[in-house]
Amino acid sequence: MQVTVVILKPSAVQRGIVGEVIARFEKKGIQIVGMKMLCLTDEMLSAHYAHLVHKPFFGRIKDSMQASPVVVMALKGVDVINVVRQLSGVTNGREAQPGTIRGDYSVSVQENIVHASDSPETAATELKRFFSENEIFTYPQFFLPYTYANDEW
Ligand code: FUP
Repeated sequence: MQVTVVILKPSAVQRGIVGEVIARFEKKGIQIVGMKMLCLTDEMLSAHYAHLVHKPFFGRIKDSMQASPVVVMALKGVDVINVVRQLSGVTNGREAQPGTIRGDYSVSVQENIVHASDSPETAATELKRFFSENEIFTYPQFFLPYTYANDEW
C-alpha cells in the first residue's frame, strides 16, 4: 500500500465542491488516513513548488494557493499515487479528460481544484511537510475484501 497527498486548493474550497471531490476518492475505494484544513505558509509553498519558484508566474500561484484555507488529505491504497493522479486528470483543466476531477470541475491551469503527489519520493516528502506522525491514522478498512482481491494488497 502507498500513501499519497492531495491538496484541495482554494478553487475547491471557495467553489464549495470539497465534499464532492472527497466523495470521488471515497467512492473509488481509497482510504482517507489523514485530513485537515490549514493556511499554506510562504515557506510551505516555496518548498512545495520548488520546481516553479523561479518562474515568472510563481507569485500568482502563491497568491492563488493562499487565497483561502486549503484541505490537505493523506490517501492510502494500492498504487494510490498513480490512481489519484489519474482521477485528477492533467494539469490544464481545459485539456483534462471529462470524468476526471479537473476535467469535470476546472477550465484553468492554475485554478485546477487539486494537487496530487506525482511520485513515491514526492509523496513521502509532502506527507512530512503537511502532517505530523500523530495526524496519520492506521485503522481497518472493513470493505477491503470487496475493494481488492486478497493478492492485490
Ligand atoms: P501538477 O503536478 O499537475 O499540479 O502541475 P505542476 O506541478 O506542473 O504545476 C503546479 C501548479 O502550478 C499547477 F497547479 C498550475 C500551476 N502552473 C501554472 O499556473 N502555469 C504553468 O505554466 C505551470 C503550472
